[in-house]
Amino acid sequence: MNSFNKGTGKVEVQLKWDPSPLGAPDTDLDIIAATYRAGDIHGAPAYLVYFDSRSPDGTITLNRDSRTGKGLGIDELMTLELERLSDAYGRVVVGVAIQQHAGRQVFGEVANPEFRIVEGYAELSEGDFHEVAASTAATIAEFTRNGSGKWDFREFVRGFDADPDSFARTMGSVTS
Ligand SMILES: [Ca+2]
Repeated sequence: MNSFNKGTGKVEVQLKWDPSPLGAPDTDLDIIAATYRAGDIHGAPAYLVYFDSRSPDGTITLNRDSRTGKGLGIDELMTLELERLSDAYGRVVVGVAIQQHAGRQVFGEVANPEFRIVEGYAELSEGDFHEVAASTAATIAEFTRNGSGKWDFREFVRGFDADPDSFARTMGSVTS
């Protein structure tokens, strides 16, 4: 699979996982997007989008949020309309964090976590978090605006050992 696509436009990030066994605390995964200013693409995020935070211009939307993984199909869904994103922004990083409600929980302890990133009918990437099994959060994708103003997509699977708040602040500081 090609992990580098030129001219990415409207992208959907899909996430699913299975609920915890009966009696065990709920498993809550969250998709988080961090947007960076064009002049400072590895600096502090300009803004974050997640379950209770929206993008100021509505170009990045969390369409579906799950706290348990219950239900069929996609549990959590985010849409990124990159072609509508202001020139003020030059980079968007998308990640997934596990809420640490009931003590430390890593991807290896989540039942069947899977992500898929699509643009229309084209799949940009998919994965099951096995490379980051010992992590509590991970980036999955990076979109960077190139010299011609188009967005380049790159698979960007990196594990973090952080709660969702600190992950959201630091997820874009990794550059390779
Ligand atoms: Ca969630």
